[in-house]
Amino acid sequence: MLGNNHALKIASQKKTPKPNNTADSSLYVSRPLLPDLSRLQEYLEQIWASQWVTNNGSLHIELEKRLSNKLKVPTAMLFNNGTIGLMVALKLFDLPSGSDVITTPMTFAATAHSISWNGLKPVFVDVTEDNLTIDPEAVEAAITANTSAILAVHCYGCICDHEALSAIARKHRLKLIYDAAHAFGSTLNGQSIATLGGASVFSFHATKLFNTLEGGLLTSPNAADQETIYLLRNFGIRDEEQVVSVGINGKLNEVQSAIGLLNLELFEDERLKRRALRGRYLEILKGIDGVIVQETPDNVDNSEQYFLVRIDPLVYGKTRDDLKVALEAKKIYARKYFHPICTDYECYREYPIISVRERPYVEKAKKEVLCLPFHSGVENRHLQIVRDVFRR
Ligand code: T4K
Repeated sequence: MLGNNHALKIASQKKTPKPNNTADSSLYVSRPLLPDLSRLQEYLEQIWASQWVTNNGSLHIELEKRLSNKLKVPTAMLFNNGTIGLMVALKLFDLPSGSDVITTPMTFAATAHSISWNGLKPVFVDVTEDNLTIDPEAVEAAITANTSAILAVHCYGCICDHEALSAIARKHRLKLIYDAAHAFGSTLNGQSIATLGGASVFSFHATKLFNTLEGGLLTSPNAADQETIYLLRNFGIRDEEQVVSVGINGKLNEVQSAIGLLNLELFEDERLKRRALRGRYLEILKGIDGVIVQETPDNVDNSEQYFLVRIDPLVYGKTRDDLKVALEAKKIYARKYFHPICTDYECYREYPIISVRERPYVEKAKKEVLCLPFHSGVENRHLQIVRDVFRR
């Protein structure tokens, strides 16, 4: 067990300071969308009066119904975080123990860990230069007789090449699962991304535009999956006398469900503000040699979760790290999502990255990515500083 000192040491190794009050003038990469306290108070009174605080309560049921409608998907089931949602999504398909799941190293640790935690093996493949999502050609090159699934990530809200991935999955009889942690509310060609593949998982962590402080959502285009997901989420318990399968505790409580209901009312407004901010960032940064901005394709409705830039040091003359430090000197805390990539972690260091290129593109990209503060707390004065730092 970790002692207190050890926990403190781990916390102090994090470089970005933590916001500690509303007067803090620092600007962070994200800021939680929080409902009005008085509205939450009304819900708290209702919950307290009912004495029903978790285990599929009425607010939980209501939030699931609203999310299913919003995302236009028959199965939308809440989880206590996105990671447990991913673990359950992989379990849903009963993949053979020890089989390979092809994924991307350019993601948060949770993606790869959810595979390993299930007794499956992550097989890492390269990303596309275009939007840093999993490269379908590399996926095809990585398939063996031991491959059972593809776990693709709509990284930064950039949508994967679904047409190519679903064709590969069909051809090789693989399950296709999406880690959609960054893509809540997105559409591709007008279709909700929650309906793509066999299942999708969203994160409702505090750093996500739509959040329940901690939380997640597992969606599936098949209504028939609801019973299995319900059991997997609830220890395999069907009723007081029957435990019918191995399950976990993935339930979300009533207080967080209330926050979800309130944040759902705020979501579109915050998304619009971020869309305008994206426009401002593009104005400021477009045209700077060596600074690559991520544009949204016409057929995608962006989730507006992250604003990503890539810095090519050979062209720009300075590195991504130089820029990050220069911003920090002005108390603007950008983040290097996702550097290190999964194959840099101790637990996956021996795992190769399969690529159709001579050298995996992701090895170059990981040194260039930078996510800038992206939320409605970013003001004109911050943009001015960002502009000056980038153009200097
Ligand atoms: N798949 C993908 C692709 C993911 O990106 C994630 C999570 C998952 C799966 C798993 O979903 P969950 O199990 O988490 O639901 C954050 C989040 O903790 C994590 O949810 C997220 N991805 C990842 C990309 O980012 P950190 O280490 O960057 O968080 P932290 O604590 O440094 O926060 C970043 C900044 O946000 C802070 O500098 C300030 C601000 N912040 C943060 C918190 C927690 C606040 O202002 N208030 C807060 O309460 O991981």
